[in-house]
Amino acid sequence: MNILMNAWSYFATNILQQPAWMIGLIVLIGYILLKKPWYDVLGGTLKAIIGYMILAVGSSGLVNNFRPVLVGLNERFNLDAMVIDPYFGQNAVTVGVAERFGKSFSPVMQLLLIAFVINIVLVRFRKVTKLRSLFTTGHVQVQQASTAYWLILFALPGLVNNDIALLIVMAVVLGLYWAVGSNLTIKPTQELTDGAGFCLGHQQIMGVALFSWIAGKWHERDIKKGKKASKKIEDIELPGFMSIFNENMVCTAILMTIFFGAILLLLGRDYLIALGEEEGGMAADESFLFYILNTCLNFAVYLAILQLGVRTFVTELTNSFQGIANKLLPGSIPAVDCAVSYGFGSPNAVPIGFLAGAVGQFLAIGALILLKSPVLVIAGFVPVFFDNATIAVYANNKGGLKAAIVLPFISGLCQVFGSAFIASWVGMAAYGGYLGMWDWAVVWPVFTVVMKYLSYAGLAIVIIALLIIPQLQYRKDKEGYFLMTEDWEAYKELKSKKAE
Ligand code: ASC
Repeated sequence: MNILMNAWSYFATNILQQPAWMIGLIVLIGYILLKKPWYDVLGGTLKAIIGYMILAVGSSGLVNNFRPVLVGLNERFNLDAMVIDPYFGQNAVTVGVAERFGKSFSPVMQLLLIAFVINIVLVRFRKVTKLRSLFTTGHVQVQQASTAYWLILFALPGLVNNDIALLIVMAVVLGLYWAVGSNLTIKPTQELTDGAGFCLGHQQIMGVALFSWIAGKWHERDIKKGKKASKKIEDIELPGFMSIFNENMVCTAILMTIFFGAILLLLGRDYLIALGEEEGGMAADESFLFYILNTCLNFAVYLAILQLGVRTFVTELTNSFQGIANKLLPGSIPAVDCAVSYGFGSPNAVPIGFLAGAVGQFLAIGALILLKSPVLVIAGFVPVFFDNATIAVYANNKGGLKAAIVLPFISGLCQVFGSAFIASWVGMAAYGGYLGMWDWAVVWPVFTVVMKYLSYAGLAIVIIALLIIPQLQYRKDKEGYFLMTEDWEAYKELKSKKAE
């Protein structure tokens, strides 16, 4: 038993929680099932792992680059509060769960495994469940398993002393959320990527589905009313000098320099020197102007790296997943990191969504301060950037520039208000952090309220509601529903025939 547990823990630490290796493993299995020659298997697996590592360099570069701004705003204006960020959230659970509930953190890993198995089983029986996607983003799954652990312990205290029942209940809710949430992103993602064969397995999946839907409806309404519909960002030909914004690197660099340049100026040279280089501040003999320019342009650098990483691994993942889909989980597609979507649609949607979301978050934080909220939220980079940029990419594809600005702005408000509410209510705020991503600021708080007030009946409602969603999706389009993951070209043909 001990050997098994050790093996599992080794596997969990080194592969399951390391998305690069998890993706590598999936690609390896996929190509083997496709009976590719060994050198293709090796080459593809390496490209997938390295591509993911490149993506991680880009995404952690973005996070670190943003640090002086966040740390600065907190310290300079004496804002001492809870950070909404997945890593801070996970840390809060690790530190606080024993004190609050007298439970250890280790069941979180078992929860992760069982929930993942539930996702596989749900997809295996897709004829019945109508679920078509497998969540593959391990680091996100750890963060979510930690937060779900806390939320459910809080909502259903009767389970605290029954470890087995507790694990089963949690894994069912979490596994269903993974399967149902990612399944909801299939149609918008296939539309965005013209059938690239993946969907999202991240922390704003229900948000992406909802906002894509709103953007589409909004667009239809404008057209019906005879209004001029908002153009997609990539179709906007900017006049004269403005056309430099058509280039993604230039656009990111200029927007970031204006926005963060202003904040860095406000923080001031002395403060940034005192902060020190380690924390992202500046050296005493450095030019302030060039420190600002370097910091701001680095956003464009990391974004470019991130996109390169995406392109490198996505092709391998979706090609090899055919092997898994054919043999093990027919008709299924992988649900991947939200950053993968930045390689599709308009690249300029990314900085635009980020900025619109940041404005929403900053306004909401200002409101909390004015209202003397007992919990003050500090913006973390991961929610403000990755949620809102993703929502903008999808919203732009359905509703153009207008949707790509307004919807991430609304999302930014939701992230702050929702997190402030749930984290103070369940007591996580006291440990300095909350996950903060859209679904965890809106959807999971709703689950928690329902379960807290209705107890096991609430639990049943959450589970049934999750089970019904894919059934409703299927009922709306029985012919196209499975076709859209199995054969995108045939699906498009079906749709164009229907439109005639
Ligand atoms: C998250 C998280 C990250 C980022 C990354 C985006 O939620 O924990 O590290 O988003 O996955 O690419």
